[in-house]
Amino acid sequence: MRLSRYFLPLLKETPADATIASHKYMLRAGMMKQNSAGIYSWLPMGFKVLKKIEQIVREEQDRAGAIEMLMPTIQSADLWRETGRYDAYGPEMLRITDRHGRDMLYGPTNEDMITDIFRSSVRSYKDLPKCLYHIQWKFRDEVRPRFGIMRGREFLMKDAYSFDLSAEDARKSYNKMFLAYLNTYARMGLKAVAMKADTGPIGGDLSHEFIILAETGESEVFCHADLVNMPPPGVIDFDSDLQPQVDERLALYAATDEMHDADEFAKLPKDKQLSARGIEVGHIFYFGEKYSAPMKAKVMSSEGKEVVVHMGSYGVGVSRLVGGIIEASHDEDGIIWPKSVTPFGAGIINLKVGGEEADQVSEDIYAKLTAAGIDPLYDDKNDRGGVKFSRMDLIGLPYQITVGPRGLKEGIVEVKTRATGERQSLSPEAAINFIISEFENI
Ligand code: 5CA
Repeated sequence: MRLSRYFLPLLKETPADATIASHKYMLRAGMMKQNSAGIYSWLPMGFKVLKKIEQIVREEQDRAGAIEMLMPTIQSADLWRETGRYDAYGPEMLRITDRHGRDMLYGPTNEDMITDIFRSSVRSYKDLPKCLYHIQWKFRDEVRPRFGIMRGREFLMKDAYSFDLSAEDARKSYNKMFLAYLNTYARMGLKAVAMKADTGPIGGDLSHEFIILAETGESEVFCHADLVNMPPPGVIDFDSDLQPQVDERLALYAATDEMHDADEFAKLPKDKQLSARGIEVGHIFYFGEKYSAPMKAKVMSSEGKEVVVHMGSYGVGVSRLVGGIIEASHDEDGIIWPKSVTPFGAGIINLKVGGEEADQVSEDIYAKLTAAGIDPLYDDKNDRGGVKFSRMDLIGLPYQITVGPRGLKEGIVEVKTRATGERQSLSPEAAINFIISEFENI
């Protein structure tokens, strides 16, 4: 993409209500625009990142055997009346009346709807287990929408729902998601810790939140320090018994504020007691028959008996992750994108737009990186060098190639690695090859 043709409305000043890094940088870097409280438009560069995060989540869900579908945002109140949640959910739910006077709502979650879909077609134990998911916009009329898209009212969630014949089988489904989540976050460069959590309006008695540590996080959390740097599971054999792998992590203390047990925590060695703030980027639940019993979601067992299915649900805050990644990876100059989710692979800074050689070398690098699938952003605008450098630092692409008349006299360009600030003087060909090699195996 050529910057001169792109839509990247940068802000010079930080809006006063943006108090945390991700909120500030998402606005300043032209990634989003607020339309009303907690409701945002995703501008082109923000949208690119959102799509990349969504794709990583999708790939790891598919790997774990979950099946993608799409449910609507607008739901009928009838299903929610069946489960008793229409009254229980409270003012967070946006209630709508259609022209015929029917009660509708903008879905804050989909347990009720998916249970209806399941019960209308699945009849036999032979069709179990099943895990269905979608990636869809949700609406929650949060009392205090804040921190930009971190606590929005409209937000993008991946929500999966598992159906099993027994509590024991449901635990297996839970374990698949538990481990798949750890891989998902690791692919985005995040260190997420699974912590014992409260179940709130979703319900159930087994639940974990996935938390990334950040000073600006909304939750207070407590965990064994070793959990933070524990490597992700990596390749998972989803057909094997996953309980030992899950137990290995659950053996170490980790709880959110609501579930914190100060006495248990105090038993940890002093230097392992980590009390910090965190951002909840995912939440998984096992709630058994909470929805399937009132909605009569049953299957025939192998003994010919009708059995109410056991369910769990599994959420990832897809849009929240955009902010979470920035909280985990930025400096005073701007964002530092991990390669896996960066909106563009590299930035090309032409310091002499209109100069024959600088234009030609920049165009050549642009063409070759594009052909190699690096998706570069070419700054071909007629601005001063300082403006170009700070703009490129702000938007945080992992690599910057600067093409300037001084270097070109010696046949070199400069490559800067955004995360480390390291600079290399290389021939244009070597610079291209370096960047291509950095993106291998992402
Ligand atoms: N039905 C279950 C799981 S599918 C559910 O709704 N869980 S949840 O309420 O915990 O939400 C799942 C994830 O969505 C959270 O972990 C969080 O990352 C994200 N999320 C929740 N509320 C918001 C919000 N207001 N803004 C942005 N992300 C949110």
